[in-house]
Amino acid sequence: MAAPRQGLFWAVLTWVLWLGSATCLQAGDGDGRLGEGDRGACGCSGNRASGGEAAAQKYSLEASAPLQRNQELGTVQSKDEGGQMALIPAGVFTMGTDEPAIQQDGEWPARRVHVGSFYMDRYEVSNAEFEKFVNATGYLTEAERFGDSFVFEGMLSEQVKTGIQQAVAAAPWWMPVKGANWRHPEGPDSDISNRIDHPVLHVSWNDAVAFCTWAGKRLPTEAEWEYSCRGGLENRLFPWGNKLHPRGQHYANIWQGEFPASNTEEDGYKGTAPVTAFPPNGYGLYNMVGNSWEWTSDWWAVNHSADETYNPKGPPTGTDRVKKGGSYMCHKSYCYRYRCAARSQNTPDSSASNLGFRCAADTLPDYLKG
Ligand SMILES: *[C@@H]1O[C@H](CO)[C@@H](O)[C@H](O)[C@H]1NC(C)=O
Ligand SMILES: *[C@@H]1O[C@H](CO)[C@@H](O)[C@H](O)[C@H]1NC(C)=O
Ligand SMILES: [Ca+2]
Ligand SMILES: [Ca+2]
Repeated sequence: MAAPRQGLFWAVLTWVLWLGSATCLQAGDGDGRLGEGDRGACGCSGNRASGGEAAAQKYSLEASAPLQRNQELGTVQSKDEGGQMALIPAGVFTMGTDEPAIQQDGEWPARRVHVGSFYMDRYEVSNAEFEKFVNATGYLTEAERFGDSFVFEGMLSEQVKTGIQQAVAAAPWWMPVKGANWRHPEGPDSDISNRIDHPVLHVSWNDAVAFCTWAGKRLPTEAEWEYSCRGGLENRLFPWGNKLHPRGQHYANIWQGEFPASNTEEDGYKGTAPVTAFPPNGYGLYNMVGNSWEWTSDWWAVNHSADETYNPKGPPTGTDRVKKGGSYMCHKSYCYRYRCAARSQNTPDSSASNLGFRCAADTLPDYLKG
């Protein structure tokens, strides 16, 4: 194991021990918390769960005005669904929120951010696309080179679980699994043959950059990601509006049930879903929130100026990279990271069974031109 990953390993363990001692396990975030953020403040009932739900309730009341609701759902249905990338028009939007659900993640303050036009992948990068890249280049991901990756316990067979070292078996839901990588998402006894159209997982930030570069693209900045997540809607919680289930429908692949013990799969998926599942947002983008977390190009910091900015690219240096959107493991009672304003972080060589990416581009690569 390289040093930064060892750091990651110890961060997980320390965090887990801290969590255990803080008696707020249910409020902890199972969704890829492998970084610093959660160890500072507990953020149990105050910030995390009830703060978020109060905000959601407030927003869903606002959103039930008929005009707004039609407008929100209308944008979801009216866009064309063709092409691999969507042109995102230049504009200005409100990034972040003054009502953060997870205070220590630096979701605040709300600030005006101008973004130039760019292209965004409509879908998370799928296993099939990543396989094309690997077939063409022979690329080995960091998880393959290091020999292990983090897997959510709920996805592991008993056989794999019993093979994991004692110290880490104490971790409630993240386990470093030998031989887990994008081809074997739950370890050597698993494969992607029935998930070729699902998001590629176990890809580090470095792997994501390698893929996007090969594809003539780049990672989106956090501002570009959040701007495109919002799909042209101003100050909404989710890509489709403020209600989690408009008209009783599921709009994203998240977690229903009690985390981590029971997943009722009401949205149809226990783990990942095809990258084309669920309705697109107003810009024709799919699964911006939920399904897999998505890397962005920004370094992680939690202090943001309230000043208006133009195409911000994040801090010049850092130790972790920003990821956005939450994953199939996110539930409102403990995570709530499937809002556009939400964010989290990992070291650039981290990988896990709920972390993927999509690419952006300044101009459409030639091979995508009709
Ligand atoms: C990658 O190469 C393998 C072996 O040649 C082939 O079976 C597979 O279809 C290729 N995958 C893609 C996505 O082209
Ligand atoms: C970030 O904000 C905190 C609290 O306001 C402050 O103590 C700290 O110095 C700030 N850090 C940076 C890098 O601006
Ligand atoms: Ca689900
Ligand atoms: Ca996603």
